[in-house]
Amino acid sequence: MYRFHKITSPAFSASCLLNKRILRCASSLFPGEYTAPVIKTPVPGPKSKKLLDELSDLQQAGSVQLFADYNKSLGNYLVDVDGNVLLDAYTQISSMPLGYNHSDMLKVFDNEENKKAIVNRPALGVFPGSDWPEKLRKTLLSVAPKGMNSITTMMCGSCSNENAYKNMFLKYQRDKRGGTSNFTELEKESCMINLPPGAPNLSILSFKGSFHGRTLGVLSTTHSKYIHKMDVPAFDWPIASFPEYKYPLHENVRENQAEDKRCLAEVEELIEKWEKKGNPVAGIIIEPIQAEGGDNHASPEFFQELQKIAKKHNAGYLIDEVQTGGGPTGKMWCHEHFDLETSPDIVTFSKKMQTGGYYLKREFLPDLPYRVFNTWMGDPTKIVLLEAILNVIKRDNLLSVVEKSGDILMSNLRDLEAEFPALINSSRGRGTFISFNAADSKLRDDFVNRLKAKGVQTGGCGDIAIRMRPALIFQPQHAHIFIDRLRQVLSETK
Ligand code: PSZ
Repeated sequence: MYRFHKITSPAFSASCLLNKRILRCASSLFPGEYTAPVIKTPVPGPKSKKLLDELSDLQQAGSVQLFADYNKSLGNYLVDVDGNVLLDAYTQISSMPLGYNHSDMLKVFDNEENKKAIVNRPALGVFPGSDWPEKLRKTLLSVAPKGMNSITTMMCGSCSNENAYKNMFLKYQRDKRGGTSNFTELEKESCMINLPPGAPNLSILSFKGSFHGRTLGVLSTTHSKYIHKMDVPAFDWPIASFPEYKYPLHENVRENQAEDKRCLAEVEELIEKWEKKGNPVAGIIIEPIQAEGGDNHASPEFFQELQKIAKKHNAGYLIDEVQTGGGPTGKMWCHEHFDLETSPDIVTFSKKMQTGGYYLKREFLPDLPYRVFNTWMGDPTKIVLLEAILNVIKRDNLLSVVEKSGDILMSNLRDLEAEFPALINSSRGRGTFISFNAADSKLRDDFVNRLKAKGVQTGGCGDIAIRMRPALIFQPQHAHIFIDRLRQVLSETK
């Protein structure tokens, strides 16, 4: 039923024959990419299952969906060890900006200097290479949110948030000491045994449904699923409600505005309550779109007002762009959609940016060395890959590709909602950072599995949402294949 076309020249990369609903032939940004999913076995197939047995002898591998063949995977298509070719709208949990085996990324390591960067991995905080400041300027700083001129590189999303919390705590305490770091003897002694005043009672305010990582500190601000948190001690930190909107948005403006107000009032109340408890809020962390928690959106006004509340209470305003950053919403940073009065205090990233890290306002930098530090402090080889990625994003105008494919996905999803109102609803998103709800969680899991059986990899989030996290090279032709497969799944459910 599925045909396997491997095209060899860009001239043949138009995929208009695949789907009757495709009106125009779009040229491919990925010459040689497969043109349609190919399903040869159930997914996972026999080879994946055998490897899973092997791996399960070595580790808890219950989360593994399939084993991939990263030699054969290309562009938007993930190939598994059983030869199944899946259109990948999930891309390694949203972390492959240019899909698989992009030639501009492969080329990076044809260069002797870049090869040496792999072999000679520096402890960046102590012995950076001569090109490090320039590399940072050419890559991360070239796409920094307006007004954010300082940068810390890190290893992953969790450790970026983890260390960013420290920056907020250090700044809060420094402000209390009148802008200096003259520690008292009592502070020096008490911090060594985890007691105030050296180890102060300070808190970070987070939101219900949020995900900021699983390491020990940030886990106290993650509230998406109990399984992430069970059995792990947590800080007594305030947790506010994140707006829960009614869809479609344009029909529920007044209710949703009231919801914003309710949640903002709760934030103020919690900040005051924790201040009174002697555990003041030094920072607020929020995702611009709550991803793991179910793709929950809040209005630009909500984020603007929250920034004002943070400022009023001298709490840092940290926007976690680990999942939203790097272009999938049609802007480099999702919070740029919010028209904030000034930039956030800290913006964390990882995933599509290849390296973890964060932008921060200068006043959030520690004034002493070794306060935020580890061995590697990031990885220069990820920065050279990022350089290639940013060049391709500009050269191929990928943010507008994201907008265009996103528009096609959204309008077709709305049509499908109207056609199958008992099955799906609440399509939402920015760019191709899109999701929709299934009627219940059983149906959601069923849709994700049956989409995969038809050659489309997506992911679930929250209890009932199906999310798309495609690469930035996900073009209109890929959007049409996705919609076509989803239509088949829904029709066969009726
Ligand atoms: O189940 C998991 O551990 C997952 S599934 C997707 C993620 C984690 N995303 C990671 C993530 C994120 O989406 C946001 C908004 N903030 C922080 C993180 C943590 O990043 P990593 O996984 O790199 O530590």
